[in-house]
Parts: sequence; C-alpha cells; structure tokens
Amino acid sequence: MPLSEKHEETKTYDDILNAGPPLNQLAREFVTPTDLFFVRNHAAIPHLQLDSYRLGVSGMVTRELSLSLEDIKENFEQRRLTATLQCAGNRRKELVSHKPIDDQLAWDIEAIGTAEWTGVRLGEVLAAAGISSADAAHVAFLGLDTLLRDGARDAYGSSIPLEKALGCEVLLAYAMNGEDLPLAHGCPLRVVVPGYIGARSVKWLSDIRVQESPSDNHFQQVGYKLFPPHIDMYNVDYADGMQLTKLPVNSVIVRPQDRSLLPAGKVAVEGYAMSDGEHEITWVSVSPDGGASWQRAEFINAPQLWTWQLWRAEFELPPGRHELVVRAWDSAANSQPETIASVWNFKGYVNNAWHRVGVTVK
Ligand SMILES: Nc1nc2c(c(=O)[nH]1)N[C@H]1C(S)=C(S)[C@@H](COP(=O)(O)O)O[C@H]1N2
Ligand SMILES: [Mo]
Repeated sequence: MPLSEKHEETKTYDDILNAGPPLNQLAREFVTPTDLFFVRNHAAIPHLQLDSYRLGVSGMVTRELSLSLEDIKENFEQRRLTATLQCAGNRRKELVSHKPIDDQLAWDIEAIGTAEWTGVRLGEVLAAAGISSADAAHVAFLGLDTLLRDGARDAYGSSIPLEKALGCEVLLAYAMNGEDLPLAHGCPLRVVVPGYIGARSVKWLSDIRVQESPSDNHFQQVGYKLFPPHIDMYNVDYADGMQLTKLPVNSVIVRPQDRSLLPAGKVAVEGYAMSDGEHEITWVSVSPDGGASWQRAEFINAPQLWTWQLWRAEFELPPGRHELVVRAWDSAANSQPETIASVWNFKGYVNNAWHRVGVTVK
C-alpha cells in the first residue's frame, strides 16, 4: 500500500500508557529511578508468553537466528551502559502554545530519563548472524505490540542505519537500573539506541531484520518524520519528510518551574542539557533577564558520552517578574536556535529552542 496521505488516524489514548515524572521530581539524580522514568507507548502493552519468547534475526544474514533470552544471555558478553533516552516529542507543549498541533501528546519537559542498561551489543548479535550482502544498510526492528491502522494490524517498528547498529553503544537490553526490564519499558528485551530519538529504541523486541532500505513501518515512514515550519497536515507529502535519527543539542530549566512564586534572595536554577550523545555538552549559559545578560552554569556531573548533563546556576533576583533562559553548546559547536517559531513543525518533534521560564520574586 502506498504511504497514507492522511493524517494519523484519530485514536483514543484510554488503553495506552503514557506517563512522566512529576516535574518536581525530574532530573534530581543523574540516574533516573525506574519509577520516575517516562513511559511512551503507541499501543497497549502486549500480552507476553515469556517461556516461548524468541528473538528472530533475519534478512541479509548468512544464518537466520531464533534466540531465547537464555541464548542471548549465555552466548554474548554482558555489557552495561548508562544512557539517556529522550522522546522526539519532549518539549512539544511549548510548540503547541506557539501554534496548535493536533493529535499528539503535549509533553512538557519530562519525556527524558537516564538509566543504566544491561544487555548485549546489537553488533555482536549481528556478527553472529553474519551480514551476507554489501547492500545491507539498515537494521529494522519490530515490537510485539500491535496497532490497528487502515484495517490492518501492524507491529510497532523502526530502523537505524547499519553503521549505527554496529556501534558499541547500541544494546539489546534485558535489565534497567540493575533489575529485569519492567513490562512498561519493554520486558523481556528492548533495543537501546543512545543518541537517537526514543522511537528507535524498540521495546518488546521480537524481530531484527538486516535490509537495504529503512523500515517500511508507519513509525519510520509517516510518524517521526521532521518537516519545516511551512508544512502542515493539509499540504504534507510524508514521502518527503526527514526521518529523525540523532537528537539536536538541547537544554532545559527544570527548577524553578515556570510560573513559580519565589522568596527574594538567592535563586538556584537547575536543569539538564543533552546533545546527540556522541558530543559532550561543553557549555551551558543561563540568563536571569530574558537573554540580556548571561552566566555560565556549573556542571553537576562530569561530562560523558550518551548521557545528559545536569547543571546549576545561581542568581540574586530582586522582587518582580523575571524570565530565566538557558542555551547550551556541544563539543561540535552545535547550539540551539533562539525562537520556537523557527523550530515549529506540525508533528511537534525535537523542539530545541532556548528554554524560557517565567518566575515572580516577592
Ligand atoms: N514496541 C514499542 N517500542 C517503543 C515504543 C512503542 O510504542 N512500542 N515507543 C517508542 C518511543 S516513541 C519512545 S520515546 C521510547 C520510550 O521508551 P520508554 O517508554 O522506556 O521511556 O520507546 C520507543 N519504543
Ligand atoms: Mo517517542
């Protein structure tokens, strides 16, 4: 079937679990406690038969594999990596207040979390299967959760370039923060693609396929595509969209929250910054006056690849209203655009405009 030109079907979110931490609990620790880690689902959590669980590996491979969880744990070296996952829809709420976005979750700043993932390297599983063709260029994933769309039931899926899939950082994870992967986060096995939008880290992973082209799944070909601000749901041609991969450099003020009323005196401003994981955050600037003057924030954790950077700055604020602003740079000199208008897109993805918070000091 050709790509649906229609906007995504209207769905009710009743039986679909989507949740994030209360904003006052966000990013208090470098590693996010599992029960404060956001959950983003596009379908109901699948009913699992854990004893008969198998991971299939097929496509352009010399040997097709069908692996139980034990096969995976016994045949491949166990790896651990602390990595941040961020939904492409994080900070959509600010885009929505600039110009409406239909039928998408209005995430605030909470669709992000950092966990210690335990699993095996996807690259080592692919090496065991053997890449059989020089044309192999993408690795596609399917989950066990399914959605009804245009009368057909499809699994959630995505793909990443083979080159990324072979990177040491890409894991098939069976544990999160030292415990078996919880059901909501993809038990028994999920992909973790550090640095890429969360949508590529497929949960309840059932199939891996090595192929010439990106996945033809809805979430690769229609969902999670980026368009410039002048494209909307009425003039869009989904075939033209840009498939999202790496996240752009971003920074967010977590505390104080927008519209806080603060006592006069010293105000501690705290938040997170994150780039594509391959580049560390090198500088975070915070403004106490809407961007007129700036101060360099101090880093709370030592900068590292694949994770967010927590930061802090302190200001003496006189009574009145103040607009706090943050912007960050990474080690490739990437920085953030100033305005929401310049990053607005009709699906509301990857908002990385300067983040602004209004506060009143008594
Ligand atoms: N099978 C499956 N995998 C999925 C999804 C999904 O709906 N189904 N959602 C994706 C999206 S959009 C994101 S942002 C991350 C969220 O991972 P989390 O729920 O563990 O935070 O999972 C991704 N993997
Ligand atoms: Mo997402």
